[in-house]
Amino acid sequence: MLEAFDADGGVIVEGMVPRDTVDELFGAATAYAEGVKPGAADQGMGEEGRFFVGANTIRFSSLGRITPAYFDLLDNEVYATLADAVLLPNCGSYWVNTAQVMFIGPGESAQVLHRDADNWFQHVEPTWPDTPEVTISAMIGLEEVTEELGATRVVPGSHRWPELNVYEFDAESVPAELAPGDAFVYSGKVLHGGGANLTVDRWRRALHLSFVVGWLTPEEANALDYKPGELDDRSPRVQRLLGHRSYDPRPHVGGGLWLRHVRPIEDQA
Ligand SMILES: O=C(O)CCC(=O)C(=O)O
Repeated sequence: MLEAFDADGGVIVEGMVPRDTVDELFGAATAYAEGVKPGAADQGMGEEGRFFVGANTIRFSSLGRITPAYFDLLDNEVYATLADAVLLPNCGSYWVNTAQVMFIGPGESAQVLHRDADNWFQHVEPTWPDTPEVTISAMIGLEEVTEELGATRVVPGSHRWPELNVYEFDAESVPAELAPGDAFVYSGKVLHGGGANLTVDRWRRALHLSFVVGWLTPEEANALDYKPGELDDRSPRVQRLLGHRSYDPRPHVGGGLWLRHVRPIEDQA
């Protein structure tokens, strides 16, 4: 899997998420989506963000407030193994960047191609393409995701293009079609975007789960979804992913981050 990820910038992992977890996530997300207005998500950037997300697309996060199956997803062994291999060479630990339901509605046009690492790379453009991997994403099918429904389009090999800001909208892209529980796991460096939904009455139901190195600020403030102590019965990995543990850079050099000085620092790592 890592060879394919490295060569193309992403890989489809069939059956990554067990069926019972997918079914629970599908049921909870579909029920919650009934109360969410299409086009409401704006990435914190008003009109510009709404354009990026799409007028007939439903998005929402804070998934641990909707179903405990989310915590099982965070502990998924296959995704954990891939994320460890890709991110731990560059950090002591990583945390959740986005955990977002992404339902693309009928008639939605294709999303602009982009790189998930644009959040940070745009600040350090001169380092591209030798910039380390800082983020990894998984688009997980909650039901069948076909090209017609708006499967994520990806440009294989674009994680190695020499220029960062080449937005080739006509670039050769391929659809990452998924069965329920399959995941398209991809590098933050690869160009991709949501596909157009060509149907008149069907939704593309998928969930995006991405991680970012612990020394960068995530897109979503996931830690605020839970009170101090609320995640104590969850695994240490889940607590760390959701920002309820501090960042320890070791075995790399650097300092502790995201500290709370109410207890001795060594208790928090
Ligand atoms: O919906 C999709 O398939 C991709 C969405 C995406 O890449 C994003 O919004 O960053």
